[in-house]
Amino acid sequence: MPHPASTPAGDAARIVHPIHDRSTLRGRILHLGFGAFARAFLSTILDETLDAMSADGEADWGPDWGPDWGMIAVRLNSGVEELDALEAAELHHWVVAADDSGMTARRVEALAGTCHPLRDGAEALFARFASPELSIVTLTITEKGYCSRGGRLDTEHAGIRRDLAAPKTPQTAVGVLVEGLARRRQAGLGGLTLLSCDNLPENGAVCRAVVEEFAARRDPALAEWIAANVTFPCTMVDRIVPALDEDGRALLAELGLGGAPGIVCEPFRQWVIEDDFAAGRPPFELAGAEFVADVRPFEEMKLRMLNGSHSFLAYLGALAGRRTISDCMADPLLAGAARGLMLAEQAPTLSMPQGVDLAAYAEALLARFANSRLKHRTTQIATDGSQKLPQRLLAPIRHHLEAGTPWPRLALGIAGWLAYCRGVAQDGTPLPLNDPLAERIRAISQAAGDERAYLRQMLSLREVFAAELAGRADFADAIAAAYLELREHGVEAALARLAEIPQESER
Ligand code: CS2
Repeated sequence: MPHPASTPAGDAARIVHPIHDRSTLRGRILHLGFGAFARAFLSTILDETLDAMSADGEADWGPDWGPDWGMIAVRLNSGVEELDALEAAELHHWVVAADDSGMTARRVEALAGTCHPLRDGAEALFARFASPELSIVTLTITEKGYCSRGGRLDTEHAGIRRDLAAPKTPQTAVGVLVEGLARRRQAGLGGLTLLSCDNLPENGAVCRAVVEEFAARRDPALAEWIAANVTFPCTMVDRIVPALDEDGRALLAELGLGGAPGIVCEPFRQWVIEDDFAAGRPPFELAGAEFVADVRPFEEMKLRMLNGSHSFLAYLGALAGRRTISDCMADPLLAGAARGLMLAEQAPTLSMPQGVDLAAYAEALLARFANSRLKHRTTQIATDGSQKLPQRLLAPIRHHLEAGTPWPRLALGIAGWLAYCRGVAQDGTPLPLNDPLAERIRAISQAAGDERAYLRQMLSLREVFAAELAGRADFADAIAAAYLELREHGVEAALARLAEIPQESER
């Protein structure tokens, strides 16, 4: 049934209902990792695309390409209850885009089903791959979901070893993708697009590398079929979507939306995609997506300027007792350091296409970080640091080492992670360490006799610090100095010292 497009609900929030006909949706997109980000970003953009297609009665989408692009929401490990809640709500959810100037709540109706191998059986999931309806598999499985090392399949990874030994009952996302593609090939169907939407540099290329390498170890003919039939476009995705916690739930309840699945996020979003789809795609550009030939500069810009500053604020902010990113931005020292990091140490490492104004981008990011309606926990962003540091902070450090330019804020960011991994904030509050390397990091921290021994051991974590980088004296000395200063004098003193450096003289 069509809904009114927009119903004002007092001053609290503008409420938007979709206009497309959800009864025609088919399972054309399979999304692995349907969590907070997929709700607020991919399914919302899809919903708006479907609306734009439906609103254009004149357009000819071709016989097979109507506004019927439904998404199947998949989780592989946890999340059964969340998918059950979506089913109970007849596959709709609310997305509240909130900032200090207002709120819009959109009812999203882009889902055509849900699937969880632990609830429905693995065969139900593989049947989706072997369906002629399927065109695209989208992924938000986080950095660690790719089981990669240096951009290639990590064949030492316990989950990968397990799945290679029993490839028909896989547990990793990589194993599931390869078995799904094997089923599709067996069914005599055509290719697919695998669209990585995770915060990794060249995410499509990493996805291709791990899938093809896993397939080659299983069956070279399957790897050849994948190489010939499956595409892996790179994408840059951007929307700040904190995990739903009691703050988000309270806001949803305040808006009268507490009874249905929902998520709170910022209004901003950006999606830059390489246009290389093997089996068609929805016209996402109708909902603002940008299609470009080369996504790399945009990925690097976002990973270093946004995510790099996020990690910097997360570690230093959490150590200094700041709960959220907007709390960090209310602290002039932290906010000033984030601005300095972006302008003096991240922007100079980027080569952007003409017309991209990095100073304006930095100011817009700082305003987004200051959004006080988002309660984005520093400890949430602090998770999986071992997976995030290389592309966010270490890649730009390499650039400065080559160029001979200073990088004091990047050094403090790494020092912040090293101090965070000690497990306590400055006021003695315990800090949660959620990381694939958590066990090893805790063991290093407990066994280390003194700070220098701890540093030595941490810099020998090869998953984070490549041998050739950790072995450079200029790198190791700068990190040691920043870490020792942080441990001895605290976050405020370290930031105050940075604030003294005139930014212009660094260029
Ligand atoms: C954050 C990202 O948790 C994190 O590591 O930096 O999730 C960030 O909010 C998004 O990439 C924004 O697009």
